[in-house]
Amino acid sequence: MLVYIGLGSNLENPKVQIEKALSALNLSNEVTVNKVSSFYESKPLLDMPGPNYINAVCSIKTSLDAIDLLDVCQGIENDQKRVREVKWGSRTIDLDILLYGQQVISSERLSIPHPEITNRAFVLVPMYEIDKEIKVPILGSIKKLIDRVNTQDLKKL
Ligand code: A4P
Ligand code: MG
Repeated sequence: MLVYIGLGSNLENPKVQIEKALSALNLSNEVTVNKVSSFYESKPLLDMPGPNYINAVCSIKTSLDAIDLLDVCQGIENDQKRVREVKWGSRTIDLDILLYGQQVISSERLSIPHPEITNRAFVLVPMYEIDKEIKVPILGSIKKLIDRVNTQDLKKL
């Protein structure tokens, strides 16, 4: 299965946090990291207080089902000492499963495609960078989605 994962961090050396999470993903059983985007910097959403975020997207190949992959991602978040305090608050690392093949999943623990994909330049731009032909189930082509977001405040590093 080809899966896209979004990574984000705004605490404790965000670039290193993202690199650590990428190697942890690659070391996980049944996961191989395929492509990794550039790193992008942006301000926190909704003008929340806190340092700027670094975001990236990777594609992986995996034989895990979506819920087992979520466990792997949350294990990596926990290993990197992520503390969940406020929703949308600062974090050392956040791993979001953006797309799981062409599957649509809506359960208590998982919503795929990730519901915020369409609003977030820091997700769409790196996805487009690694694969210009992505089709997001229900929502359409990555190209069409990118044309609708403001990408001005996103800085490619
Ligand atoms: N969950 C449901 N669907 C998924 C999915 N597709 N992938 C559930 C991963 N998890 C999924 O997530 C809460 C629950 O979502 C999980 O237990 C899982 O079962 P969380 O990461 O613990 O909680 P959260 O941080 O409060 O929510 P979330 O949705 O991860 O936060 P966001 O929406 O990612 O927002 N600004 C910039 N510039 N860049 C950022 O990366 N990120 C956030 C966090 C805010 N502002 C940002 C950025
Ligand atoms: Mg998350």
